[in-house]
Amino acid sequence: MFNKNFKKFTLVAILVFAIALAGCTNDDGNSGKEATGSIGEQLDYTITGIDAGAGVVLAAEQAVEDYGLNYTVQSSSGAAMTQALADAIANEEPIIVTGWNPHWKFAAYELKYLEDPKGSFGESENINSIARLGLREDMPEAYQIIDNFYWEGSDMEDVMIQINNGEEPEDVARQWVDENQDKVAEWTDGVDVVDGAEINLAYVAWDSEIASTNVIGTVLSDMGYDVTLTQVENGPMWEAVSSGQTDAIVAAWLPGTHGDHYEKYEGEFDDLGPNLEGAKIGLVVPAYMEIDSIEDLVE
Ligand code: PBE
Repeated sequence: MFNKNFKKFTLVAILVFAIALAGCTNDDGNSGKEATGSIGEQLDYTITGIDAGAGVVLAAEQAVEDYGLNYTVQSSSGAAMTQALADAIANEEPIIVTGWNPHWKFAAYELKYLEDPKGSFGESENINSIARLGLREDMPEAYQIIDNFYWEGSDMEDVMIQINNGEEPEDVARQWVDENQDKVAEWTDGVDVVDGAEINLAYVAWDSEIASTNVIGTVLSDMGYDVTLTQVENGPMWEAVSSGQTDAIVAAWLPGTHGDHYEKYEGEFDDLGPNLEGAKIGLVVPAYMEIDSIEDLVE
């Protein structure tokens, strides 16, 4: 009897030990990236980018050059970048992404910008509204509303956070407009309602621009416009507003991020000035990473 129980105990003890051992082996074997070696080795010398046409990807390539880094900027999409960030954070693995704010990721995770002493990513940015030439005369009401459109980074982030929670951009914009009638009233102050005139806004599928374009689109729609939002890439967006294929954009990041496009088409569009101030782009990492500056990536 005693003997039998003792055997049972031994067996259980061995099993527990074996399981614990297997757990350890698994942890090490499955972690994907070894937490050893230089930060570059841990990251396979990769910066996780977004769409190749985005200004922040070009700026990251510039940073690689400016700092003499041995890294590749891998382009994908905004959605793929935020997924890679979520996966890395779930496993507490290192990752460097091309980031910007306003953005919901700073509310969702503890993140930090890497310091950029060489200024590859520029300084503080504004997001401007740009109209096609002739919009002022053709659609003075819409022109006035887009010209008046101005909000805070926190407003944009509120919209972005809800969209990221899985709600449809159109529904979130509707709700934001309903709940912020005081701000909307400033944008539409003294403007007459129109009768179904068609207007087109172009934008890129960046989370920030999905938010802003849906909000201004909802306001224009409430003012009687038949609004179409057209999703394009960055270069084509600038081309479209400069050639008159689209009526306006609210997604011009200046002076740095889209500075090359601005210069290329200057004189062929109407710059209505900022709809948001204090935006920023740069390299963003989880706060648990021990690096603080892009210079820490130099080997
Ligand atoms: N972004 C968001 C864009 C501008 C808006 C920073 C991703 C870009 O890099 O071009």
